[in-house]
Amino acid sequence: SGKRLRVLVDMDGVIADFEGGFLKKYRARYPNEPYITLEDRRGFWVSSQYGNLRSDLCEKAISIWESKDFFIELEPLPGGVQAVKEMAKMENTDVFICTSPIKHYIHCPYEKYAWIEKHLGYDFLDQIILTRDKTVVTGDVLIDDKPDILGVEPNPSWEHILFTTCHNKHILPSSSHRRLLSWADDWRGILEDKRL
Ligand code: DGP
Repeated sequence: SGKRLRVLVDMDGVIADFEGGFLKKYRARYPNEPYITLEDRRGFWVSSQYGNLRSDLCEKAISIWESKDFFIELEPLPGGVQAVKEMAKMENTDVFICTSPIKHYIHCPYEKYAWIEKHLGYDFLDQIILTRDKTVVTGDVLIDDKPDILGVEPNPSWEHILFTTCHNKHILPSSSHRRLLSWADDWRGILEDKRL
């Protein structure tokens, strides 16, 4: 019922566990360096918080996600893959994975495609949008853990639903943001609401 809906779903921090994967590999590679627990994470940029902890930790953090196999080995976040599959099967619903690759492009874009094929299946490769500017992509909703999604388009067509993760859970309910607390939260209700 209602109109056709286009749902954009972010990857890192929403369906793929970037923060957990980062911390695990950072601690394995730099066992004697300080680290930031997921509980103490603040701000979207991992490298900024590590750099504030000690300036040389910024590049050590970056070395983790620039490494081969970082992105492909990320674990799916609870319920995310199932929710996206279910969403894609709903009538009048087009689902796209909308994700920003890092600029160190030797592994990341390839591994993002491989991750989607592994967890969502070969046919889902048709639904991938790789972009560094999500404001130019049109859709009804964008489910994303980044609090500030900016780009060249000042008035994006989508409503940003802030997906709660370790780095954004303390942010006060901002004027515009509706939240999805996890994939156990009522994403179906948000879609139904947007369809009206
Ligand atoms: P997205 O979630 O689609 O907005 O993609 C953002 C990417 O940037 C994702 O792979 C996570 C990654 N990322 C997280 N922290 C940092 C950082 O401090 N520096 C860089 N370059 N990338 C980061």
